[in-house]
Amino acid sequence: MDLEKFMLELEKKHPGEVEYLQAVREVLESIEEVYNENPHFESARIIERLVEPDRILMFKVPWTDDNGQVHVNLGYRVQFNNAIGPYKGGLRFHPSVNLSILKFLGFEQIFKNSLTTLPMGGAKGGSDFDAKGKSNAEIMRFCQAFMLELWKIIGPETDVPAGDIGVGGREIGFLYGMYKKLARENTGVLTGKGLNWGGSLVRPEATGFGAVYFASEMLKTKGVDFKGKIVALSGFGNVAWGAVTKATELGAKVVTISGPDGYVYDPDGISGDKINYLLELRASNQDIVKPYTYEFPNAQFFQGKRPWEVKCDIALPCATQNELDKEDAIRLVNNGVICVVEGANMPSTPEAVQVFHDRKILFAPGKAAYAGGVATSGLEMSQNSMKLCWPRKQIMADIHKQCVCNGKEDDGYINYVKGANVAGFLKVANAMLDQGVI
Ligand code: NDP
Ligand code: 2IT
Repeated sequence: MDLEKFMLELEKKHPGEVEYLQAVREVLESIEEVYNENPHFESARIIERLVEPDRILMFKVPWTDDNGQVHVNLGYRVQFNNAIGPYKGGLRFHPSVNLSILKFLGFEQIFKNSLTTLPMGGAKGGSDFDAKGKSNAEIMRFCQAFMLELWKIIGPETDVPAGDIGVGGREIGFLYGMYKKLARENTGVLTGKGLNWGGSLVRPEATGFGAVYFASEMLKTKGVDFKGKIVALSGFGNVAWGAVTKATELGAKVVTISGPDGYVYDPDGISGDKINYLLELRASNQDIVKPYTYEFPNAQFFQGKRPWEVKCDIALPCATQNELDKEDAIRLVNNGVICVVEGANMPSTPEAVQVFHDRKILFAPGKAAYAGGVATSGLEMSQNSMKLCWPRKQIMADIHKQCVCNGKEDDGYINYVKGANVAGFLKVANAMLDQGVI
């Protein structure tokens, strides 16, 4: 594989799809060596087949607000790859959503799902719908209109969506209600459902908890743990909430959360009732974190800034893609960070990742560290088809092991990016080889 030539062709085919091209390049750089060692991959055109989604459904979503005004949003489902199991991946509702972002997320999902050791393919979907300031009834009508199109291509054995940014338990409920009505069946077609109607234990906290478990495994390789450590974290959503909860439980002090408006620094640590307050903040349907400082006046708000300027031992970016750049990475390293674990999809830019690698900082890519969310979804799928309930699991430690096996460098440094990409890729590529050209 000539990586530069390949990327040039791909850029020509998909001009302007910045996030998608970034995600593809990162994976290809990691797997180049193992790909070139195996001529079967090249002759079966595995890379060419892997980088293009199997199909994309795009549709309009017309809906009516509480004042009788009609709105039209765009809806998408990108079914990327189903070599190892049914398409699986979240739905994102956020005004920034476009095809490039959903293709990047769907592509990443292939490898993340492969790492979980469960039989799930990769997909992603969503809409540019902005839930900010919308009433519950408006969110319900939007979800119902969205499902009116989506239901045609999903099913418990074909494609199983879940939540992501802007899609939590409430939205999954509205989406599931409409699916059931249209399909006339009560099946596990979505994950992230309520506990009393087919959901799995710990799904809401699974992603954030999983990222912290993964970080613990990484710290263990250096003989340290979360106790007494200062943690800087971004976001204030589902993942951030889970990560704050677990890191605090393990004895760390989490001092920041963030939103698109800026970040909050709480020198006393975000613990106890303050963690519950994060849920209230989210439920308000407003995308601002500043109100935290009205509730807890010891905390300070930094308008338009990111939390990476705060001195910390561990950094957990849990908000969105490309929210931690090279300058942020240099600042973190100079301030003594020892471990950076992504709790979101691709929050660090490639230049930031390079800084962490050059300085031999413990760094885990999201696709390994937050795979706990989708892994719990996988358990929910099995639970739905077997009509069973699952307890907690040990999957994060297994994913960590796979990264170490495939990412250990000569000097002992563990390149988790390489480890995750190689391990995730090999399983999918071999399944594609076994199943012929389809
Ligand atoms: P939520 O919608 O619950 O929260 C997302 C958070 O990020 C919100 O606080 C959001 O604020 C904030 N945010 C969005 N854009 C920015 C920005 N530019 N700067 C700072 N903060 C921002 O989503 P999740 O917590 O579920 O998702 C967070 C990340 O985790 C995403 O990358 C997602 O793909 C990933 N993820 C989620 C999983 C899940 O199971 N939920 C599983 C695996 C990964 P606002 O909404 O106000 O813009
Ligand atoms: O990015 C992700 O892994 C998710 N948003 C969860 C996907 C899922 O199917 O549970």
